[in-house]
Amino acid sequence: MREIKVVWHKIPDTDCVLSAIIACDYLEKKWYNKATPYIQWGVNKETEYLLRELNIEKPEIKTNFPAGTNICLVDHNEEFQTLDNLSELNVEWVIDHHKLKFETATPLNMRVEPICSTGSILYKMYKESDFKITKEIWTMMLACILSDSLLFRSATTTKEDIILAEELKEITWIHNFEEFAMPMFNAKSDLWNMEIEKVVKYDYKEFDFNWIKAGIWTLETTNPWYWLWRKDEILWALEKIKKEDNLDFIMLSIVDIIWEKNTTIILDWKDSEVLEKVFNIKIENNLADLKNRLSRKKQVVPELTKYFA
Ligand SMILES: [Mn+2]
Repeated sequence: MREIKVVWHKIPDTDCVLSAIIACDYLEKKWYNKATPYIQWGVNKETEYLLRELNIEKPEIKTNFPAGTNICLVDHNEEFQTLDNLSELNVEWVIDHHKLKFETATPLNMRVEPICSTGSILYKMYKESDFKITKEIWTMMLACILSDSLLFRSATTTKEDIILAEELKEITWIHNFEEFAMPMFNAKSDLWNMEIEKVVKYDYKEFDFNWIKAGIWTLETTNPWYWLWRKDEILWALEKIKKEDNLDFIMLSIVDIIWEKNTTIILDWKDSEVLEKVFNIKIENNLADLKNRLSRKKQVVPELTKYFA
């Protein structure tokens, strides 16, 4: 009996969670008797909403597996983003749309494409096969595309994603993307009751820029004004996290999904100086106007990488 565990990265978003569930369906149709999805951390509210709507059970949390377990990595490939004991595991599959930093001892199946979501890649993989697909799976793919592309607003969106979404529109009968995606975005923005530190760390990624340890947070929301209004509390949280996690540079981008604007909160003059140089802007009251740079992956991190190099 061939088994495989499908896992996604440490701080999961909708694309990776749903992609892992879709990948299980795909792998079971292809080569494996059993494929099971696992999370390494709780899911965000957008994903929670979708799982509820689609009637899918939330997968179990697990951060390591017995040595030799067959693994499929979905929506990530870098070691620090994944299972604690990856080097002891047998990675047989990687399905991803991020930059690659990966080495294995044995050959593996790898599908990496520069499109907006892992869901888009999986859709293409199904198209190349003749597997039967349920309406839930089609719908999940569409949700992946709309979530990761912020309804095609993000710079990571490619022409191909739009074509794939249009095809999915016909299959799923979901004809109004706006109507389908808005409750997702609203669910994601519903962080009112959460502690400010957790809010700040909600979508957190750590980067290593040439010995500079940087924490870059993004808060994608339909109500940015609310978080800007709580700026002082956020600054307090940023300061605390910077100390505790030993970071050299931090920033928190409040991304307005509706009006496509990025307002970034900066803690101190040192970090301000960096950002002013990188983006050629003026920072006032700890706020940086990063205009329509909605994508951390495509529009923020590459610029900072260049700067710190
Ligand atoms: Mn993704």
